[in-house]
Amino acid sequence: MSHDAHTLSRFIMDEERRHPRATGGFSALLSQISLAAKVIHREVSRAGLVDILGLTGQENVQGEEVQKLDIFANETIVAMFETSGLLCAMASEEEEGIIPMPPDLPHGAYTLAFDPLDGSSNIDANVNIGTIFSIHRRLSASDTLATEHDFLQPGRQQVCAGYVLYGTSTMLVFSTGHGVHGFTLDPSIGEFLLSHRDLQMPAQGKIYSINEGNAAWWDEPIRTYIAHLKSDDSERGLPYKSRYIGSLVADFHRTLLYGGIFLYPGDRKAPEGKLRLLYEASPLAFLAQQAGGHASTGRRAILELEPEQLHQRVPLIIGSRDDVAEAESFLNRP
Ligand code: AHM
Ligand code: MG
Repeated sequence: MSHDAHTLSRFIMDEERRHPRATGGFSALLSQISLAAKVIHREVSRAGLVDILGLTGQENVQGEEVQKLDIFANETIVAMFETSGLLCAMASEEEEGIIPMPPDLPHGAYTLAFDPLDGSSNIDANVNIGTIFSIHRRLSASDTLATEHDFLQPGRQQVCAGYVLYGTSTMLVFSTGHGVHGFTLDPSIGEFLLSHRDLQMPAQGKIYSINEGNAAWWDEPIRTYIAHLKSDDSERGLPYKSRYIGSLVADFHRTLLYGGIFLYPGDRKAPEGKLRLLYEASPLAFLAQQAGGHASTGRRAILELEPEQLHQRVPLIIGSRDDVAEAESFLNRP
């Protein structure tokens, strides 16, 4: 085994040294995210055992009610940050309004928007799920209470974004605007170890990812583009392979590593698509851009959108630079 394994804690310390004016608050934020990730990982990895834990004596005899995993993940993140003094407010997919910090504790300079456990339809099938997060600097004055307005900032203003993927191994992937780095959890020592430094997405891939079950409601340009990707034209590298997990984090993670394109477009039934701008599309768009890829609604760059609502939905086309550009050209044909 290599003896110079780079832990997340050391990576954060090194980053801080490179930015001597940093106050340490930001590093504390990342440490807190990694702690939440480990706690959620622990629950996710024993999810399949929940119904039989009584047999192994790991559950009390009264058989405590087992919490749903997405609720558990939400409460874990809220509890971990509420008392941290690092944030001025949070926003979660699981809660309608913003989550204020306790009034009697110090408030921090950052907002945190998150999807605590994305891909929830996959939980019971033992398929990958993830946590997505997005951090902005607050807009309002530090001596006032944060409002929803602090969250309605374009994605390009994120100071950190990332996700945790609970998969064959658990990974934390994030960017603070200096490249995208991936850390893999070694559960035996409870540490995230740097496994993917400065991830770069291939400029073009060979995989497309879309829920084709929605094809009946697609507009003509999307139909034409997907038909193009399926055409028999080996000289142009076609057809592409199709992969769709139905967990955004997992589908994005594959796209980040292998290249290609993921689409959740708007259609006749859901004109704005399904995915949420602030804590799904925008953080992944930040990572894509940092890795040399791109994210678009089909017409506009995701990172340039001015959000209007906390839970607003947005069509998402994300992946390799050239693939997204080609999709845009199909979608914008006169
Ligand atoms: P969720 O937040 O309810 O889990 O929904 C988001 C998920 C994404 O992970 C995934 O990309 C998408 O929904 C899949 O939707 P569909 O089942 O319509 O293909
Ligand atoms: Mg979600």
